[in-house]
Amino acid sequence: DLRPLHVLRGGVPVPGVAGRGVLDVGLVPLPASVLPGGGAPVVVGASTRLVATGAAREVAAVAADRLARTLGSVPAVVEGPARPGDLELVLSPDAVRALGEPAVDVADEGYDLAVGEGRVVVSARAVPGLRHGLTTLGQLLAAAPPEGGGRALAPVTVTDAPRYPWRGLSLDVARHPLPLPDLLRVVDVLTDLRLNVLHLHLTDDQGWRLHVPSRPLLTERSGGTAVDGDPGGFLTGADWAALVAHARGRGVTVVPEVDVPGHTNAALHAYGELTPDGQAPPAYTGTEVGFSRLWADVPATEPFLRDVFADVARMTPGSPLHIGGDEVLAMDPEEYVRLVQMAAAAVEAQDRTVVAWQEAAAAPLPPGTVVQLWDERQDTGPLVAAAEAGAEVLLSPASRVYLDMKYDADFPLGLDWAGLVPFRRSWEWDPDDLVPGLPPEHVVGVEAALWSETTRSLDDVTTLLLPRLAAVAEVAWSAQARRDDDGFDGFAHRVRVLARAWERDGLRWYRAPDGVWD
Ligand code: TNX
Repeated sequence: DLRPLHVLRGGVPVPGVAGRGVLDVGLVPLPASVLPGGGAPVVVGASTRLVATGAAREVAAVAADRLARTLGSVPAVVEGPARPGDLELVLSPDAVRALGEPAVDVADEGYDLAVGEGRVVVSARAVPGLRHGLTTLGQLLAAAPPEGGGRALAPVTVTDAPRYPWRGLSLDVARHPLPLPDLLRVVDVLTDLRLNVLHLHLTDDQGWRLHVPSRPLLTERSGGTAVDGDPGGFLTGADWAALVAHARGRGVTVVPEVDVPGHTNAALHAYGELTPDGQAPPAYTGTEVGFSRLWADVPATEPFLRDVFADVARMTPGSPLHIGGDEVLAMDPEEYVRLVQMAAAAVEAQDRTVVAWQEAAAAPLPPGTVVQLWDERQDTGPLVAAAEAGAEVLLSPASRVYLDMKYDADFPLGLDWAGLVPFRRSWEWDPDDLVPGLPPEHVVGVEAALWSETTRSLDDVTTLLLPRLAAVAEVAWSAQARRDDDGFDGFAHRVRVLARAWERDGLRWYRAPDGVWD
């Protein structure tokens, strides 16, 4: 049942040596090229070390911890020289040459992984690529047969780079919060799928989840509430710093979202001065949307936006900042545009990239703004116009990648307003076909989303994410031609191997009936 594996380069199919047998080791997302080599397997195990010099050492400590899951012990990090069976990390401008010249915005994330002749070498142009190469190596190791207390890696050459530079998960921690240790585990799940953005929806009607020094009442009065009167909670500045550092060490950018001008009951509840009559509304623990709002002519509004985004920028060095902008049902369009522009100006004042949900495309936006599509039923004309005027588009089509949608009608968790999203449906789409008239070069990436109206724990969250997040990661990373070639069946077989790692790591996941499982 072997099918030829094709490596597509400039439209010319280069035949690989073997098909399903190689892919069966469970590489997800599918790399750009996997070529089996000849010769003896390379045995790695307890005496294996990580060999790294210079900037490559930056990744070694985190990588050593993660590789311990498959090696059985934490490998030592040394400067070299390498011995047979060591894992060598090399920074080199020549990496990923085999792919031709990768696009500038993904070249740093590309890597080569060469196993053979007694050596295991990961090379990349930059640190992010080294990290991804090590993740792929970890997947190969997890699937490699045991030998002499270690594992026998079959000779192979992987050359890889992502399709899109932004591959994310948007996680709602406002409706129901997750404590810091759970968020760190979510980052690790992203790392294993070569995803690189964790977008956190930190504020909504039901709660405010990040302590903001200039407006302490946000968490003091609105940090403790959640949907249905469930326990709330919020992240302190120290929690946030720990999360951002953990993510950074794993190549994940944390993108904080402060959702305005709608979804703001928690803010109004904490600061009554944000309302026209100065009266704070009561806390809200239901799940309706669209009823709360800021006011452009209330004097406290503009300083609120300026100070909050300045604080969040300071706490999240370098990150794009998400201003929300979705589902404002109770406001005339003119005032909506003024408020979006106020929020965008507050982010620009911090010299950061603005990110906003697709409704914000109704407003003139700074060039380089990332506009996030979520609702395919809305008119996408303004989105296409925004892209033509210099915005980038992030794709989160609800009917494909809203992982809070139920897998099937009886699924106990999740919603179904965008339809059911079976495992297969989250994989079987091409970003190029989603928005009529949107030139593909304006698409910056793909982001899954998980809204937390029905999730109360990390187990709930991962049950909805896994296995579908693996599908979204593959849509965002792998070339469409490669995916078409392998098909959903090929993908499902590879994810089956990944599911063993979820078991190993104690992550709750769903045996989706359209998958292939042990
Ligand atoms: C729509 S998507 C929302 C959220 C809900 C979600 C539930 C978007 C930008 N807004 O407020 O939580 O649906 O699926």
